[in-house]
Amino acid sequence: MVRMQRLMSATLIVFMVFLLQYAWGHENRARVGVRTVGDLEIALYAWGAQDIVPPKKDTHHRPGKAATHHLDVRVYDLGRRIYVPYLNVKATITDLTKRREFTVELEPMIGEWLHYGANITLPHPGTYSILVDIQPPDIARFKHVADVWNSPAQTVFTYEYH
Ligand SMILES: [Cu+2]
Repeated sequence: MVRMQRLMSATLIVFMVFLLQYAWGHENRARVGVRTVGDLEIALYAWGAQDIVPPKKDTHHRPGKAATHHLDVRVYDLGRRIYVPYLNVKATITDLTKRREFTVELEPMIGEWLHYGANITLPHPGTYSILVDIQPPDIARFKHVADVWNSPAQTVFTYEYH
């Protein structure tokens, strides 16, 4: 009986480790890069296009042309240990093969973490540069925290679309 229980817990542990590695690997493959700017850790992820539930106030939301990717920017305050809300985030994507660029607004989104994201269409496999531009929240604040999250941040990532 005891041997049976040991075998079962051993099996369970192996299974859990397998699951964790799978989740970790999935997450890692999607991560384009991480940069630290001041107190902010800025991470860019590129997933396949995602099904998105739009906000209720977005009355003229229409399905765009078929997207190839979902960009996901997470902005984490290393000192306060939270994902920063209410930022204004944009991504400028440059196709380094054809030297063409476009800019998209990354909307606040609920996912595994609060992040800023958009479905986008990349025209062909190749190398892209992605400039992430982060502007401070435009909301009221107390005077004594006038400097908190009040510096714009920009950082560039390189993305290989295979
Ligand atoms: Cu997203």
